[in-house]
Amino acid sequence: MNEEKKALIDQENEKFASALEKLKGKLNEKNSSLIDKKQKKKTLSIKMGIVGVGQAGSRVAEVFSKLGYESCVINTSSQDLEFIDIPDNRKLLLEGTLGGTGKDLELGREIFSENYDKIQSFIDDIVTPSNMIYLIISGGGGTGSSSVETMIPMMFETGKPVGVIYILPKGTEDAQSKKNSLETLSKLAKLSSSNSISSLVVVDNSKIETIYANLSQSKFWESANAAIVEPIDVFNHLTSRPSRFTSLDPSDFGKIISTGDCSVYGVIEVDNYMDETALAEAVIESLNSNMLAEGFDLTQTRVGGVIISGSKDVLDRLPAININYCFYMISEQTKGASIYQGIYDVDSNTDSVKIYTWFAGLGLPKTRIDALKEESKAQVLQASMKESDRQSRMSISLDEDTQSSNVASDIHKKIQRKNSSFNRLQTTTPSGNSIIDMRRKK
Ligand SMILES: Nc1nc2c(ncn2[C@@H]2O[C@H](COP(=O)(O)OP(=O)(O)OP(=O)(O)O)[C@@H](O)[C@H]2O)c(=O)[nH]1
Ligand SMILES: [Mg+2]
Repeated sequence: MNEEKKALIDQENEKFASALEKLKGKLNEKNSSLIDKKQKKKTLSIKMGIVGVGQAGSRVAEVFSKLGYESCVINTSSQDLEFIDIPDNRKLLLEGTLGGTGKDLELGREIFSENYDKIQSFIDDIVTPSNMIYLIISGGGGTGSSSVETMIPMMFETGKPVGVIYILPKGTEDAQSKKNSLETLSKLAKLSSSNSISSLVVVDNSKIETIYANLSQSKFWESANAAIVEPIDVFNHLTSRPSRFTSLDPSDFGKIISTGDCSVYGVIEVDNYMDETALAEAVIESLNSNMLAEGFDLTQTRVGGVIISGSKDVLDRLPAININYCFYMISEQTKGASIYQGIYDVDSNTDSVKIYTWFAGLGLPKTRIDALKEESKAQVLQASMKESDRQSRMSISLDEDTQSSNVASDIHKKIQRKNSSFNRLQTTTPSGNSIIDMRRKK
């Protein structure tokens, strides 16, 4: 074989090898997306349909959607809808504002009630395949907050149990956000008392802020929203699985999420799980610091759930006494509420145990509400002081001296003007007429 032919064959071989590599890459991509899809098809105890309204609601709904939940979003702002990564036919834009409501609850209420039929047929795709429907809204804005009077009765009418995930504002937000969130919480509490809402889950951005204190602003919402969704998904998924240890049945989970009134949940991770009292201590700590909202009196808990999860290896080594202490502490802290327990092994490489807790049937978070009232009152006061300062900053008080001196200086100016060359030019021409007069004569 001559040199030229050999070089040609080598060249062809190289091309073939690189094409093969590309093909392998594509196959791998396809396989991993198939694995993703399989993971998304995980089992769930309760088919939850998710309706996110407003920006915060839509973002949390997006996280649910990525985990495979039937989800849709509604907003009055087209820009905000654009950024939500869910299919376009699952997005509904309600027109009638410049984009958003600017935290104006009245404006929002009008838009929602005017669009009742449109919204009802839009959410039908989510409602039909679900056992329960969740509305997700923040209290601080206008769109999500103002939607409750339309959305809750509409969802209740479907005959499916209605859950609400309600997000309270961060500590640093303005008085209007705090006022809106209180007004809406009081409406939700009434709807809950009349059993239109089966489960009112309260999550509090000001609390999440303390848990994720070190995160950058850009990562904060992402982590906050994952923290809001994860416990619900874990309860919903793990309770659908059998357990080699202790299982929390789907119907037990059903009881937890249909107990009525307020719910709060959280998760804590424990590394030193082999210490006899480590889980129990973590739970006491978690009830105070790791729940996603505060101000609740947990002794009011009527029904609760606790799931302990870890890798198979970790759970095999975990002494039963450590788990028993943990459950005992929870029972004590909730004053003998019915607490359903589950222990599940999960795919995990971390050498730790996670404890998920969910407390239901609680009254309103009284101390948090009182704090919100105080903060919004103080800020309203500041805002009204600024308003009156503004009036005084934009007006000049004219005392008598200034006024008379102004009158005097006006007269002086008039005299000066009369004597000015321009004035003379205007009033005196060689013919004795003013320029203006001459023009008029023409
Ligand atoms: N947890 C969480 N809270 C958010 C997010 N985005 C905004 N918020 C909170 O939501 C409140 C603002 O409400 P939005 O949901 O933006 O308002 P909206 O419902 O779109 O209403 P308008 O824009 O006023 O018409 C504030 O209290 C924010 O702290 C988010 O992605 N996650
Ligand atoms: Mg908005």
